[in-house]
Amino acid sequence: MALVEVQVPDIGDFDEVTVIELMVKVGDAVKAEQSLITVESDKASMEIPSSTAGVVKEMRVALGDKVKQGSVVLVVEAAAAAQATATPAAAASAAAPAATLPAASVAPSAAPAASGPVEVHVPDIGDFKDVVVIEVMVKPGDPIKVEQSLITVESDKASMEIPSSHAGLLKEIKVKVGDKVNIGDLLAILEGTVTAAVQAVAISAPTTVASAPAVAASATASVSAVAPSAPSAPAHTPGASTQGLPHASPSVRKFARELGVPLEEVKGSGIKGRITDSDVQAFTKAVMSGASQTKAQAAKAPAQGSGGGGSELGLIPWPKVDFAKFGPIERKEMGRIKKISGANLLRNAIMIPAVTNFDDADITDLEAFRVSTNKENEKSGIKVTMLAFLIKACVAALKKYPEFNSSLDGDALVYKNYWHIGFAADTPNGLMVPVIRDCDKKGVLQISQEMGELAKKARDGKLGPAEMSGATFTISSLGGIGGKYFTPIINAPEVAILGVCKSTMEPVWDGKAFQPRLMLPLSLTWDHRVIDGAAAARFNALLGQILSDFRRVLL
Ligand code: CAO
Repeated sequence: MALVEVQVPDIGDFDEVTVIELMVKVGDAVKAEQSLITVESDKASMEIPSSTAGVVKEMRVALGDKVKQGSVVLVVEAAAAAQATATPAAAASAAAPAATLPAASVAPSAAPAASGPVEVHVPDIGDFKDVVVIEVMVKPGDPIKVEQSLITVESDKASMEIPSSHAGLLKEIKVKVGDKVNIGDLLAILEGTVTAAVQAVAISAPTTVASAPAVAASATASVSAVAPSAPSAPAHTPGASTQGLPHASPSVRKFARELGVPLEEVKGSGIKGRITDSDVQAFTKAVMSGASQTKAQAAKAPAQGSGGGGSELGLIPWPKVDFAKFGPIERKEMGRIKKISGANLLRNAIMIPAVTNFDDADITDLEAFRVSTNKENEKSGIKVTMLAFLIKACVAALKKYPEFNSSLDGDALVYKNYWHIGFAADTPNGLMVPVIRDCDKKGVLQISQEMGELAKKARDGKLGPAEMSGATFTISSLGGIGGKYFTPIINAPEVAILGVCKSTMEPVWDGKAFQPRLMLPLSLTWDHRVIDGAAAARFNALLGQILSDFRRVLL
């Protein structure tokens, strides 16, 4: 099998274009006409296809390289059928497909000023028919400069901006996004003192025929008053860039359109922020997994703090205040985790009829036991925390009162015969809830160890989704920080959550005298659709008994 060098075909008057995307790699099987790379000038991007089928043996270009007609893009080991019809030389110059939009180069020069309305038409865009308007870059009332891009059009292989041949005030724009346009179609009407440009345009119209010459000199945005005259001119200097239009090759834009991805919301990872296929895929995955939302979804979502309007709930609108009127301000976007947990917390706060019961547990003996255990285990490196004892105590209470370990499913309650306990962890990125699985089967030491590892992972932003799912009950401990009581929000679809604060020495009446006891404040929030107040009071009482005499955990 022969090796064929695939070259950049005739791309008109462009001296050099930049490689902005590699669409194949060594080892890929390519078909004839399959796009290999995308190149870009200052006004157009186009895909360079292969003229021959085969397997890619060697890439000869890299991202950012400048190429021109004749540059070798890659080497293909040609398939037998392709060899019969294409010699390497022919293959090299037959690359451009029929569907490639021509690239236009425009060199304006001053022309006499005209006044009154002037029609701006679609210029000669080669053999292309019915190209789609994908962006309108101007609006009525805009002052337009000569050469300023008015619209972007796209075929399935290339996109291109259509510039204005005249300066003036835009009176009317005659096309909208989605319209199909052809040479000569009316684009816009300018008025005021309109300065015309004598434009020479070189438009390359590569065809599938090998070595097709560039077709030169026809008019760009043609204006009835001015006839194109000058011959082929030097390459156009960059004017207004693609304002607002995301940088992406036509095939990526097509891919995004097929998936319904709003390209303007996708962050590009390619050179100069260019959006690639993988960026579109990653965006789609993030939206599908719920990790992020499109702007349209966010607009429809229920009110989120000051971000939402509240109108969905029939509430008066969220107050809009210009804070800067009252003093200096700084605005910072919230992080991803805060946004996600905020949306969840809001839903849970609104949808769950939640009640919180407060109680205190005497942990004097348990704390003494914890301290002595830690002394004994000093060498092991595992520090036993109060939270690990609380987890074991909660599992015992959950077993006694199984509705606290259930979830609502329509009109049914799902009782879970496993005890996976989530614990709230404060991280630099926001609140996270890692889950310790099968706490009924683990001892306090193992729970302490796993908790330490999961809390570290959470703080380092390394928790995987599996480590944050499947909890049947959650504990939120502010014991290391302070406070007395609080009202934690239930982590749906769980039906209860225990909040604990800092234990303090308090005088407790034993029937004869006040005794100094270490008291732990408990705040149990529960879903009133599933649990009632009496059950909650019993749950807290049992928890208190277990914590005051931990032997009860065995009962
Ligand atoms: N009473 C008194 N002291 C307590 C206590 C309690 N209830 N709980 C913990 N402490 C002590 C510990 O003994 C430790 O003291 P030493 O360093 O002297 O041993 C200190 O407070 C720090 O404990 P810790 O916070 O590191 O460990 P922990 O096991 O209690 O908690 C974790 C681990 C991950 C839950 C915690 O670090 C954390 O992130 N807590 C915040 C949770 C949160 O934000 N909840 C609110 C959710 S609603 O917004």
